[in-house]
Amino acid sequence: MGVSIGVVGKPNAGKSTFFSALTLADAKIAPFPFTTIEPNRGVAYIRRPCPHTILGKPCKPRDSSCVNGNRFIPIAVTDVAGIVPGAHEGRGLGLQFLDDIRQADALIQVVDASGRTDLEGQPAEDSDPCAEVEFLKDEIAHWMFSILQRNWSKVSGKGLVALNDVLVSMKLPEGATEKAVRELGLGENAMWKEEDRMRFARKICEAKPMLIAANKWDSAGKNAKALLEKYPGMVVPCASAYELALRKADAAGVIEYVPGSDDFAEKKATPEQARALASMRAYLKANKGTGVQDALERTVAGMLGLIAVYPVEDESKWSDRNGNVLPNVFLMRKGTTAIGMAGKIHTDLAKSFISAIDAKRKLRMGKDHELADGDVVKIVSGS
Ligand SMILES: Nc1nc2c(ncn2[C@@H]2O[C@H](COP(=O)(O)OP(=O)(O)OP(=O)(O)O)[C@@H](O)[C@H]2O)c(=O)[nH]1
Ligand SMILES: [Mg+2]
Repeated sequence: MGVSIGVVGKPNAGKSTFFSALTLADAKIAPFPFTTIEPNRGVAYIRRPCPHTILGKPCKPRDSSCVNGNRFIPIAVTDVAGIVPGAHEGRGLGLQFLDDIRQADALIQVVDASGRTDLEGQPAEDSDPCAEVEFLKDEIAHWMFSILQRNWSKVSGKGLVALNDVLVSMKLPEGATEKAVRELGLGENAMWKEEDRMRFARKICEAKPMLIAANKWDSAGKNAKALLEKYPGMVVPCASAYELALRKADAAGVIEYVPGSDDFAEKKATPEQARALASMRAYLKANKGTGVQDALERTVAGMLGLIAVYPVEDESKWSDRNGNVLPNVFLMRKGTTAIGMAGKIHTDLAKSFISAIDAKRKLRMGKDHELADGDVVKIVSGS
C-alpha cells in the first residue's frame, strides 16, 4: 500500500542532495555529472495534522510516527543516475536504470534553476532550465516506448487488456491507457505501427504524475522564473543544499528545525555556523522555507490526490481492539468510498461490509460515502 516517488533529472542538478535532504539517507553528492550510478533508496515523511489532538488523548502509531500533533507518514523515495539527451540511444548511462523507478507512483524532476550546468551536467552559463523539462519528457517517452517494444508480441492484435497487463508495472493512474488510446484515435485491437506506439508512449507518459523541483533556487539564474510561467502549478522552487544542512544541523543538536518550516531555533552554533545559519534564515524568510518538504507534500496531496484516513476498530476510543489509539494511517485517493477503504484493509471486509462509522462526527456512512482527509473510520462488517 506504500506510496513511492522517483527522483529524476539531468546529471548534477542536485537530485541526490534533494533525496538526502528528504530522507537523511547517505548519498554521494559532488559537483560533477554521474556521481550517482546505483540507485539510492530512502524513506521521507509527509506531515498531516494528527486527529489525536481532537480526541485529547495521545496516539500510539504503528505504521507512522507523531511529533507535536503532526503525523509523519512514510513515503519511499528513490534517487537514480542522471539522464542526458540521447540516453535512449545509449548516451551517458542510458535509460535502463529507470526500471528501478517503474513502481514509483509519481516522479519529481529536479532541475538546476541556477543555470550553471548544461544538459549534460557540465559547467555552463545561463543554461535554460525549461530545456531540461522538455528533453527529459522526450527521454522518458523513449523509455516507455522501449518497454512497449520489448513486450509488443504480447499486445499486438490482442487489445487493451493485454496492453494494460504490460503497463501494470508502470503504475499509471486507472483508465490512463483507454484515455490515451481514445484521444489518439488508435485502434483498440492494438495492431499499431511503430510510429503509433511512439505516439502512444508519449501520450501515456503525460499520465504519470510529475512535479518539477526548481533546485538551487538560492542561486537562481536569469532563466529560472520562466519555469514558473511555462509550467504553472507544477514547479516548486527548492534549496536542497540548505534543507540538507538544516536537517543535519538539527540531527546534530545545533539547531531545532522542523522540516517544511520557515524558521529554526539556534541551540549551540559556533560563530562560523551562526554565519551560515543567518544566510539560510534570510532565505527561509524570503521564500517561506526551502521548498523541499513542500515539493514532496504537493506531489503526494496535489499530484497524486492522496488523503490520509485513520482506520479504527473502536469508534469511541479511536483505537484498535487492543486500545492502541489511531494505530494506522492510510494514504488513499481522493474519492475513495467507505467500502473502497474496507477493501484496502481486507477483501473479505468489503464483501461483508454493512456500514462504516465516521468516528469524529459519530455518524453512520453508507458504502458509497466518500471519505475526507483526516477521517477516522470504523468499518462495520457482517462477519
Ligand atoms: N547552490 C546550490 N547547490 C546545490 C543545491 N543542491 C545541490 N547543489 C550542488 O549541486 C551539485 C550536484 O549535486 P548532486 O546532489 O550530487 O547532484 P545529482 O543530480 O545527484 O548529480 P548526479 O548523481 O551526478 O546525476 C553539488 O555540488 C551540490 O552541492 C542547492 O539547492 N543549491
Ligand atoms: Mg546523484
